[in-house]
Amino acid sequence: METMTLTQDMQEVLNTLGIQSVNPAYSTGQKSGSTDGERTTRDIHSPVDGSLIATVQMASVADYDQVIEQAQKAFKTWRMMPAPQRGEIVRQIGNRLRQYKEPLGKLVTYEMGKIYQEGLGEVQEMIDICDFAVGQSRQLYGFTMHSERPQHRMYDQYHPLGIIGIISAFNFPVAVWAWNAMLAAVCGNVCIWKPSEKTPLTALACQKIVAEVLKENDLPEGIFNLIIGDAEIGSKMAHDRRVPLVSATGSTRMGKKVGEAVGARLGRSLLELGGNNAIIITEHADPEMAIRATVFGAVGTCGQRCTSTRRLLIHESRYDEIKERLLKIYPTLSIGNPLDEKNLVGPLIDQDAVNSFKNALQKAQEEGGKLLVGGEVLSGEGYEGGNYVTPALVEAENYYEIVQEETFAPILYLIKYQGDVHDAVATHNAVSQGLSSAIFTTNILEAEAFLSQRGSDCGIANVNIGTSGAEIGGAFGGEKDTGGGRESGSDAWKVYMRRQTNTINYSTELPLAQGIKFDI
Ligand code: UN1
Repeated sequence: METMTLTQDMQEVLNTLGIQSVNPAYSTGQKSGSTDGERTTRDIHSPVDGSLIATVQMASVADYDQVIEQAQKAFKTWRMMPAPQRGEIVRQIGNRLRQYKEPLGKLVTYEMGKIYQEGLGEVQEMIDICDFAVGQSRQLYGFTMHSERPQHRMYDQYHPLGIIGIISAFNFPVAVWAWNAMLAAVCGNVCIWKPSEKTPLTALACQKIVAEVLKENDLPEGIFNLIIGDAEIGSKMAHDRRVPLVSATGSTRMGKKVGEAVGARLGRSLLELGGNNAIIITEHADPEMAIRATVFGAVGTCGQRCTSTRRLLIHESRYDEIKERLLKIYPTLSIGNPLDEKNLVGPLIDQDAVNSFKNALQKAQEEGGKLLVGGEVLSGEGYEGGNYVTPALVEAENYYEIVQEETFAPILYLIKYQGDVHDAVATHNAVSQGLSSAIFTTNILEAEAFLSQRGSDCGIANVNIGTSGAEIGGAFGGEKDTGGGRESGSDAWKVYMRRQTNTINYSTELPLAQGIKFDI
């Protein structure tokens, strides 16, 4: 595919998705005129070329309260609809996303900077979770129990919680919202989505798509709400008792604040926070597979996935070979405009990210690490206005302070280990985060040791697959500083519901449990 003429092509994309140059602060179907004066605006520049894509109004606190009220109202209608009918609405949303897959994928790429293939993949992830949620809408199962009392019946059932707050991050500007929103919706909840301030336009585009479907079905728009605002809005949501569950994706620092605020009011939080993901390459690994997975994991999305591969733990017997292979590949990676399909590495999100990249590399070297390749900031032809860097390989030790941190940039630390798989696992687990992990080995004993109860301590543990690129069908999330939440597949739906145990007496006696006698 040839390079696209950004201005024309992107203008068309924006038109197709209904994005104007100035966009409202929030969209619930009713725009508020009364609070306009209090709103600030924010310019959204593309990390690809620095162009101004659009200006959005940031919601005020008054806007927030209005959105809550609309959501509360919509909940009353939505919760009464049978779950499979709610699934039908989500099915239509999934179909509409299929229809808009390409323009939406392009906007994800242009606003966030991931390559177009990954932009499309992100939209596909939304479509996949819609399909999953449609099926789930007919499977909100509870257990039935046998009562200890005669002619009594017991079962548990699940009811919706109410308003679900969704705080999402810039790196997956739409997919992670969809994981939460689509499941929450089939469960009978309404949502309020606060996207990253860095990527509000893809959120607006999704909101418009969803609003279209709701309108066609004569349903209130307040079922899916969007609020574009700064950290103050996120904090309001975390403290707000009217929001029984807050799902937050982002840094551990942010997640701790949200978790504390929600915990203090005994609400529920679902946290998907930082990762410091490693691949272990054992002496029995297939090097070809290990290398391909490592490169995708480390440089894909320019190292800005929660699941990006940040540490490579290599058995000493394979170290030189793996290092050499990587050193051959890294200089050949095509870096540049992510809309041009020949490029595999796009830009970082903004200048702050470029600075953290540079600072991390400097720190790593100060601590004794050796920069093997990459680490430059690119400028000049093809890179004007964008935040392009060359992915870096650094020889390091796991205990370095900087290696212990998550730097949202394409830096891969090569760490040599000695001993057996248990030694590798010990180093692997010696970080505070616990999201994703992988081992490359053709030895079943090593693979099973890695997956065992004394193996990887992460929420995701893969064998002969990299750390990133999980399917939606599994529960997604991690332990320790990653926050403990699980989103997306498996039985993650349960977090969006409250469980009720029902016991029904169909006898004419009133026996008490535990055989207690209490005759009056
Ligand atoms: C994230 O980075 O927050 O597993 C989500 C993956 C993607 C989702 C990442 N499916 O890499």
